[in-house]
Amino acid sequence: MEIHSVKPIRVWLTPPGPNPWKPIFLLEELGLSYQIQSFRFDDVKKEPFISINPNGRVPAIEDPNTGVTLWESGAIYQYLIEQYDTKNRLTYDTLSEKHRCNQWLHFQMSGQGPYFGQCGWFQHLHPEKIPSAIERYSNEVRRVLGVLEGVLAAKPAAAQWLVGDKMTFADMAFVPWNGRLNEVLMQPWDEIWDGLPHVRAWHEKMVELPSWKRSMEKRSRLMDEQGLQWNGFPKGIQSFQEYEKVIENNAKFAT
Ligand SMILES: N[C@@H](CCC(=O)N[C@@H](CS)C(=O)NCC(=O)O)C(=O)O
Repeated sequence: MEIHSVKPIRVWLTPPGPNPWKPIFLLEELGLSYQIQSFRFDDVKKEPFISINPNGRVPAIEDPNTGVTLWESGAIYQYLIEQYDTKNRLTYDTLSEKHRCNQWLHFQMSGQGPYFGQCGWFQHLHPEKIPSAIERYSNEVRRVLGVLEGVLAAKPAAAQWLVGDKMTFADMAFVPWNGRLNEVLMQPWDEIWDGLPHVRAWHEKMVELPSWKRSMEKRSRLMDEQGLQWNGFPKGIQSFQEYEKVIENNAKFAT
């Protein structure tokens, strides 16, 4: 692991969602020094964060080494790789490979993130249950996973990575959302991986990395600090139904 003597990069995040753990995973894997600015999800559209990211979504970074402030996790990935992966450990400098890493990052940002996010929303958080919306987004999640399965299966056994024969930032970008598939699809893991043996092996290789484990330990600690369980429920709440009741009661109390 390369250790860079740089001033800590500040990462603004709210712990529950998957997106903030994308840059943390990369920062850990690159061995970069960083400092987490953790805050509550309810404050994502308020000051001081809204001045950092006018779109009010996490993550965002501030790099005191360069003066760069960035939001959108894909842009943050490209920045960290270009600026700090100087030996191309997690990327390539050859024309085709370099652009194919970017292609997969764009697919993750436009195909995986939004569809998985919308699927989770209609499964759990939307006030009405709309079966056609749940079906559409579940099918899209399955379709995205199917694309990944086909591509990984076609690679030689020793090189089952999206680009070339090593893990790149493009592979890493998929981990946080894939790690939430059981919540997104509301299915047990064995059913989720059914028909996706190559995606499963690829995902499981990455979640075994010390950099991912350290990221998830940090998440647990920060969730705990905010009184939240691993799935985002406040401590003591067992189900979505129970959580919905608490939200309803709090709303009554507030009016
Ligand atoms: N495309 C953005 C998505 C970021 C995003 O949606 N983050 C969620 C947390 S995982 C968020 O901040 N949501 C706030 C909201 O929905 O108001 C990225 O990749 O950075």
